[in-house]
Amino acid sequence: MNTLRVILADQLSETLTSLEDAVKSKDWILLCEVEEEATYVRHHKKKLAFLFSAMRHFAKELQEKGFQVLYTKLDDPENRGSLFSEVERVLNTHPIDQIVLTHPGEYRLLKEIDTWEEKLNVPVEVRPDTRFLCSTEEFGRWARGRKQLRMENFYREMRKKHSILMENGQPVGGEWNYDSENRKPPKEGLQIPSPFVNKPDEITKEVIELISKRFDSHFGDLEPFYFAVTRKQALSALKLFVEERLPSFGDYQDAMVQNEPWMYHSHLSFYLNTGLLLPLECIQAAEDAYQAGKVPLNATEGFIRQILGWREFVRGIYWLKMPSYAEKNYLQADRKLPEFFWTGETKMNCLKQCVLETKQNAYAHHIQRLMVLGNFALLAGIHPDEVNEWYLIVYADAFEWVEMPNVTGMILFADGGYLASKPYAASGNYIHKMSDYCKNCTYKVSKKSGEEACPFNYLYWNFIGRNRKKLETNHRMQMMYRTYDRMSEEKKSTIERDSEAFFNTIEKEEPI
Ligand code: FAD
Ligand code: DLZ
Ligand code: SF4
Repeated sequence: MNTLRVILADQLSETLTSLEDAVKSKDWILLCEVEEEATYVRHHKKKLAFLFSAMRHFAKELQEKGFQVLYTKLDDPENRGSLFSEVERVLNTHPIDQIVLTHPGEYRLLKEIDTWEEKLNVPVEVRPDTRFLCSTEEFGRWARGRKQLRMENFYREMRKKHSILMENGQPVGGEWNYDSENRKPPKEGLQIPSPFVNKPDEITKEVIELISKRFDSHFGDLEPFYFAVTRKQALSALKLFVEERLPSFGDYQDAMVQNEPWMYHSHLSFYLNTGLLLPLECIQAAEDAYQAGKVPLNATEGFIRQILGWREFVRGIYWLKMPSYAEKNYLQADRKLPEFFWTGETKMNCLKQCVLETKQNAYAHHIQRLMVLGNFALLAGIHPDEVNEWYLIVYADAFEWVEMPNVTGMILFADGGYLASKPYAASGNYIHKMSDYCKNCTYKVSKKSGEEACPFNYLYWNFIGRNRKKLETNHRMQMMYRTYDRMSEEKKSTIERDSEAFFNTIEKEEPI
């Protein structure tokens, strides 16, 4: 029995179920760079370079270990341009009896793979992706019968199940969650360590040249390129994070500083999502540092919650709710994404900073994605399809299983509150408190109305007003509606006037 084992760009791990019974002398492993996957959305150039370089390095490692590897480069003249057609090509030239894959991270691709067996006339086996700590079946069992799913409850179950930060059946330190200690605004003069940098080798340089030739019109800066592209390098990035950034991760988790794109975050999502790192080893590295007295509990718990809690939770929701999740638009948002999401050309300094950093790095940290870019998309009522596509394109860690629940559920409340208990809507005050962006802005965060006013201020109340029917029964929104109802009619009409002028301007693609 000769098996073709197909490995996707985000499956670069020897622990994959699709490799577990691979026979070096008989089986073939296929990785392919294909136009269809690179362009079904027009991915950021740095994301493409990262994926292709990491794929090439992984293929080389497998080859060096004695596996028979077939690798299709994007510019290979034989390349037929899609995963299916590349698999078909291998079947025409190799004696293959069956195909084995690990479950892909996108519904679209799963449905496509489901058609292969019939089209190719060869058995196709899709195995579970055991890199995750909660299987889709286990999540389904947990979710069954619950009207609303809360990450915190799920997270506690996962802590117990995997014995993470537990002591005699109780959470270490007595609390499950130390978030109340994790909301410090940035203080002046923070000494933020430099991020992990990996210099491109010959393989990466070749990929960079290819991407610049083939995908020059895609969004984003290709260079400088500094991501890890092998497991060994990703492990160095993890070690550096634990030593240098993790101790302050908790304190400044929500803080934003102009020209400091990396803050105290881990920048490990690229490696976790492509298989170069495994979630449990990142969690264990953090717990070990805590046990060794090198990292405080609020930072350790906060970091672990992101991986053991949020990451697994959003994946569970994605597979539980697809394909209907992709259609959700509870607030009936219908605006187009403004052009400045691509150019950064806006006087709103917070948005400008976050877009430009995204363009440079194919990265923005969580609070930039959530409370600046996401908050704007929510308040401005941008259509979920437009927002989902943007987030899937621009971040090097973006695959639909993780991108979509964060966009549709977390930022846009488009699922009506299935993932988040209330919309993460905020006025300029929040951004002012958690960043230093406002001091360099043309708009004044202290002004609530008029041309100089911070647009987040009136857009926030416009959002509250226009979504009343959908949101006022949410008990976590009731204080907002009471405040809104206490406003004078004059104040409310000023909010409407300013918001309308703002929306007219962005609709006409005029500078704002
Ligand atoms: P850290 O802050 O250091 O967190 C550690 C790890 O926890 C991350 O590497 C990530 O694996 C995990 N994590 C943290 N928050 C989340 C979350 N909300 N959902 C899932 N995992 C989480 N993350 C992605 O990996 N891919 C995406 O496409 C993506 N899109 C997002 C879109 C929006 C609108 C929002 C609000 C968040 C999105 N996130 C996404 C989650 C989060 O912002 C990123 O995981 C994080 O910014 C990656 O940077 P980091 O590795 O420095 O994370
Ligand atoms: C995102 C992406 C890109 C850009 N290119 C490829 C590719 O050339 N070959 C491949 O196998 N996968 C690619 N991917 C990842 C897939 O589009 C898809 O997002 C994931 O495999 C889902 O698990
Ligand atoms: Fe952003 Fe408003 Fe602050 Fe300007 S004033 S940076 S638009 S929050």
